[in-house]
Amino acid sequence: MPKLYVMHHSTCARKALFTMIEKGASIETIEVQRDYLATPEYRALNPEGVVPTLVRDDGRALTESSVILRYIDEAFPGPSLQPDDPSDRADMTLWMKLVDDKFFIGLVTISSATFIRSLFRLPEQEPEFAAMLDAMVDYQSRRLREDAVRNGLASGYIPWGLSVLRGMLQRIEAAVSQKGWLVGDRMTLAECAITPIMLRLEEFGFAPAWEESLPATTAWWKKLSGRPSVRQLVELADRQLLGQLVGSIEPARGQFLDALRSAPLAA
Ligand SMILES: N[C@@H](CCC(=O)N[C@@H](CS)C(=O)NCC(=O)O)C(=O)O
Repeated sequence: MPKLYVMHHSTCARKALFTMIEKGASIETIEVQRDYLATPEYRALNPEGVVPTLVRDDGRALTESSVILRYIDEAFPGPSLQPDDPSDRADMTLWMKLVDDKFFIGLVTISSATFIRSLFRLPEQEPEFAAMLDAMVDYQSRRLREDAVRNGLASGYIPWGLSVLRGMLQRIEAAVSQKGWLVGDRMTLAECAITPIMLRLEEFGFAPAWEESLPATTAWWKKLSGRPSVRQLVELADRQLLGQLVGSIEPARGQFLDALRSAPLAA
C-alpha cells in the first residue's frame, strides 16, 4: 500500500490528505515530527525535507503536493477530480499553480511571523532554525520566512502576504460567482489545493473577511467546509499544535482581519 508522510496540521499535507479522503484512496498515512524531516532517512525520500511525500507501491517517492494530488486522482479508482474539458483543466492547473506559487507563500508570511516564530527560541535555537531554512528550495521564500520569523509582526513582508490573501479571496469570489465552484460545475483538484488555505484562515478566525462582503465565497466555503472530508482534516490535526497555532495569531488577529478586509491588491 502507498505511504503518505504528513504532519497532520500542515497546509501542504492537508492538500494530499483531503484528496486521499475525497477519493477514498487506500493509502497508509505516517505522521512525522518536524525533527524527522532533517534526517538522512527522510531526505532520501524528500530532498527538500518537507511534507507531504508519497511513497508508491514500488518504493519510488513522490514529492510536491500538487504533483501528489494529481497522482492520487489518476492512480486510484473513483470519479475523477479533474474536468474533462481541456480548457477547464487548464484553469484548474492554474489554480493549483497559484496556490503553490502565491497563495501558500502569502499564508506562510503570516504563519511564519506568528506560529513558526513561536516554535523557535532564538538565539539558542539558531542551528535548528538554520536547518529549517536550509530545507527551502526557493531562495525568495527562504528569505521571506527568515525575515518573518526574526521580525515577527514588524516584518516588511506581512502587508504583502495579507494583500495576496485578500486578492485570493477576491479571485475566488469572481470564480465561484459563475457556477458555484472554482472551475466548471463541480469540485475539482482546484478545491483540493485551496481548501487547506481557507481552512487555516478559518482556524485563525478570519472568516469575517469573506462572510461580511463576499457572498459567493461564503456559500462555496459553506458547502465545501461542511464535507465530512474537511471535518476529518480538522480532527486529524494535533489538538495541542493547532491550539498553539491559533493562539500565536491572537495578538495580531484584529489587525490582520482588518487588512484582509481592506488591503489593496498585490501586483
Ligand atoms: N512545494 C512544497 C512545499 C511543502 C512545504 O513547504 N511543506 C511544509 C508544510 S506546509 C513543511 O513541511 N515545512 C517544514 C517544517 O514545517 O518544518 C509542496 O507543495 O509539497
